[in-house]
Amino acid sequence: PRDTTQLPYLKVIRQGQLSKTKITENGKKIRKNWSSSYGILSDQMLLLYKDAKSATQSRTAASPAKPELSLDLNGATIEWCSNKSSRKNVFQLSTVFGLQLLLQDEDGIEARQWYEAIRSAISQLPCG
Ligand code: I3S
Repeated sequence: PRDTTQLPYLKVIRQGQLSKTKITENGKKIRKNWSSSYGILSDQMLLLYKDAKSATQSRTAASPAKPELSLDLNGATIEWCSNKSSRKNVFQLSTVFGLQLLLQDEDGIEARQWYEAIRSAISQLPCG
């Protein structure tokens, strides 16, 4: 598969595995369903794919593979949370569109790097 960092339409800041579950959608609480995913963080979006392979399978040179979830970071908030899951290294990402996700990695360093990269991307956007 081609290296997604070469895709011209996305400025990739970070990519790799992380676990996710939605907790709220359209402002409504939903049942947790943790799954592993492959995240691609750009300056404006966090794209979550099923795995690395599906992330790199572009349909055409000009259009990236469709993610399972794409989160608009403009106006989003991020915070560590220890009270919403029994898992360790969990943080919550909330978008202006009423989607709330928990994101997690077993490796504390990886989790902190994801957190910091997303926090920094948010802070550089107009509503951040
Ligand atoms: O916050 P909860 O309800 O303890 O979250 C757990 C449940 O969603 C559970 O599924 P069931 O709704 O089928 O019991 C999940 O399997 C667990 O992973 C959830 O808790 P953690 O602590 O793993 O986020």
